[in-house]
Amino acid sequence: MEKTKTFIMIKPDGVRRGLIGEIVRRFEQRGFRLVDAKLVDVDQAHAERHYGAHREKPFFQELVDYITSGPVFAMIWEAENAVEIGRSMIGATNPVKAASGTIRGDYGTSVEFNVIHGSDSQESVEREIEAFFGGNPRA
Ligand code: RTP
Ligand code: MG
Repeated sequence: MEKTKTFIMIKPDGVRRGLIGEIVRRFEQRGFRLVDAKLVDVDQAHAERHYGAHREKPFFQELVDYITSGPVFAMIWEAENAVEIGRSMIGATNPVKAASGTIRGDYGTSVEFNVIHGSDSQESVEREIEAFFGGNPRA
């Protein structure tokens, strides 16, 4: 089966809590190949674009403040079914509902501070890689 890419981002709380190594290890052990990675300071405009789908939600401003509160660790990973497996490794949005063994189930503290983001479709993979890595990611 063809390998595809996904975009995974450790959010500022995950970076601050020293979870980069643990999360990278999980993807490596699941057989994903790391294509590219870097720390990024997300600015206001980029945050608003990234979470554009949530613009009308009551928590939108909180979400933008959170994602701009410190560096995020942006990664491109490659695997068969990368988006689907990535989302299942991350677990449910609300850590209260996320199964133990998932990243949010093991490290999430609240729905506002849920450690990690993973693209939810092939279209968002392409948009998010372009936004974080420009047109120039490693292959
Ligand atoms: P993400 O986009 O960050 O990977 O998370 P997701 O797909 O699991 O969840 P999504 O529905 O896209 O929500 C985006 C982020 O918004 C925050 N959120 N807060 N206060 C709330 O009720 C609430 N609901 C969602 C979370 O940080 C979530 O990851
Ligand atoms: Mg989402």
